[in-house]
Amino acid sequence: MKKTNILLLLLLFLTPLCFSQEKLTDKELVNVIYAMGQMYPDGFTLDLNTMRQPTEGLIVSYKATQNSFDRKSLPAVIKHARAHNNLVGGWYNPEEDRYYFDSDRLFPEDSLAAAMVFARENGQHALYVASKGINIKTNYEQKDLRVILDCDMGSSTDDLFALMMLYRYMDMKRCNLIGVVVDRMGKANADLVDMMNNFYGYPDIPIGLETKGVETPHVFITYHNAPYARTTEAEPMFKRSVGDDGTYMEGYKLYRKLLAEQPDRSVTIASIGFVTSLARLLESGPDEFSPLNGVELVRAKVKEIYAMGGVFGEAVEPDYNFKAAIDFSLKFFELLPKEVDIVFSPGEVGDPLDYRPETVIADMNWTDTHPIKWIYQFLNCDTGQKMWDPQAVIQAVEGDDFYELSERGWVKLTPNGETLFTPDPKGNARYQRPGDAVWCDMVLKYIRLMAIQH
Ligand SMILES: [Ca+2]
Repeated sequence: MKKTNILLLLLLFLTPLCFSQEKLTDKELVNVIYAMGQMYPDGFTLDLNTMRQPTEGLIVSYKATQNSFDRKSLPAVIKHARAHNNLVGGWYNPEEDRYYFDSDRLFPEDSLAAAMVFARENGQHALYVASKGINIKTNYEQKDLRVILDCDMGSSTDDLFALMMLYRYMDMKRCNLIGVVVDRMGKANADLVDMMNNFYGYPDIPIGLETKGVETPHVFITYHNAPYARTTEAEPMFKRSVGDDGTYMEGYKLYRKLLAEQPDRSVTIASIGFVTSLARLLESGPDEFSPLNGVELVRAKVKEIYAMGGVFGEAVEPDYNFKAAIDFSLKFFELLPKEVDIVFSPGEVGDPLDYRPETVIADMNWTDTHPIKWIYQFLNCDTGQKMWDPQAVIQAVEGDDFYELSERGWVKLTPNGETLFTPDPKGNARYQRPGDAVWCDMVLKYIRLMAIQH
């Protein structure tokens, strides 16, 4: 780094307010930006109006300036930035031993869908979240991803966040949530999904409800009353489609209806509760929706299942989700067609992702009528809840690259609810391995970013 650059930088950072861009010639600005590239090899963004780095916002580069690799290219980058959003960014790629400079655009952090559209139009691989210091992948393949969420809504709160993530992925056209099955009994638990569907702008997503599932599963947080919350004027706080007097289709029946309507091998199931409705689906016979029995229907239509649950590695111990509904779980493992891939998300993957109640409430400070915020404000959610369930959903949408996965094999369930893994390259099962601290931090920030969208 040249001495002049260091001096300029020192001046910039010691006296940013009295050192406005008018005092810099374009040549000086080139020196400053080039020096910042050296000072921040991992990346920087400079606002040419304030000569500061934005601390908030989603930063996306323009395609027009993407082939700017050196000092000589900077005048054109600066010119483009001045004509557009007065933002210049850069980073150093050590593998190619060259800098990438570009003119950038900044979106509010609650405008992820719009920033994604812009990033994709501009051929960008990622966008940068300034407040969180993370990059979000933007060059994902747009697939015809049809997802059914199977959840035990109304007990742990991570089901709410998994569902929230799916709506946000829908906003970004990354998946189509074709239905939600509530795999525990109690109409209020389906009403919760009805409330969520309406709040997030997808009031017509069909909901199925299990009626012959686990009799009295342990409830970690009793938030089933949220759909009936009222304002101080005694009006219902949350909109509903099905309503208090409505009814829901039986869970496995909704599965049969939805699967029969889809193309072959096109459906992804994210199972983040009990496998009660899935077991009943597999045991079902032909009906008004399909001449196929349950096993044949699943074999024909389901591509893969992402299941929250399983304990792998050296420890052999029962898994909560499978053990709590053991008769159903044993049936599910017995009948699941071997052609259907299944990826397990053991609890240890989500364990380090602690979305603290006070942070949840703070992230939702943009409204007073938010179903998740309401639950966190009026119930004690500080019960050791972690972001377990979103892991199955995130992999279903983001794909395998997002996780470190085990080799392939077969999983057998014991009557005690233990999941025994036998490696086999032809096996249908894999499981997620826990991420390192950097990965966990990134994923929690990603979930938080999704939570502030509105
Ligand atoms: Ca769950």
